[in-house]
Amino acid sequence: MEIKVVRDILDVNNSIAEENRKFFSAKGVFVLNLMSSPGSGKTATLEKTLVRINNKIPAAVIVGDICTTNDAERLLKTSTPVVQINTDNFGGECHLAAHVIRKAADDLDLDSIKLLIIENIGNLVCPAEFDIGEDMRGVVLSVTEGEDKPLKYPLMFRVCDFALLNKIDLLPYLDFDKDKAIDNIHAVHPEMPVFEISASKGLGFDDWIEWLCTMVENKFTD
Ligand SMILES: Nc1nc2c(ncn2[C@@H]2O[C@H](COP(=O)(O)OP(=O)(O)O)[C@@H](O)[C@H]2O)c(=O)[nH]1
Ligand SMILES: [Mg+2]
Repeated sequence: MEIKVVRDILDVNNSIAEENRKFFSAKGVFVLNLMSSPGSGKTATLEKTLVRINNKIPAAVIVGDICTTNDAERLLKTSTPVVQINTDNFGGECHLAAHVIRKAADDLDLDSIKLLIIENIGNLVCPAEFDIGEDMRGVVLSVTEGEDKPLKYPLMFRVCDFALLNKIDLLPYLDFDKDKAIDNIHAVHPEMPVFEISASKGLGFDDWIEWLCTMVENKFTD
């Protein structure tokens, strides 16, 4: 009985996610769902990414947190439209669900953007289970988290289309085995693109931005 209830929730979410996908596609908007554990650098990565893509691809962000508008305040400094969702208002949920995204999108001018980035709630478990109607999913893994996390949280790495290995500026001070981490990512998701970056130092962004822009452009030229 308990399992059936969970199944029902996921079924309802999946059908709203499918509607979202059609809705965003009809608007000509590519949707990226960015996930990770808390503190791995999603917001820092977006701060650098948005500044670099501003003159190439008009973008907006929906950012989810349980509490606070801290991330929205940081991201607004990039002159990008931002909507903050706080799940504390509806039970402190640990992930963003499809109906929440659809409602938040009403606060954005979708006709003026081509890319909608969703910073999901910091959590390597639940967000991986909830389709929100995105075109692409990415996971940020920072070098301070340990190289075993792809093996411990395989679903997250399996459902994502790319990984950003962040905080590489800290590698000289850690025992983190970068090659092993990348092998572990590929053990659960063979050949998944992995971009090595430092969001705070702005390292590695050229390859990641070029790839992102290509993915967005491909959607509308196919
Ligand atoms: N050394 C270092 N610190 C980083 C880097 N990226 C983010 N941080 C720091 O990690 C902390 C969490 O970053 P934040 O972007 O808020 O992570 P989020 O919770 O995933 O959005 C902050 O103190 C950042 O300054 C990085 O590339 N190198
Ligand atoms: Mg954040």
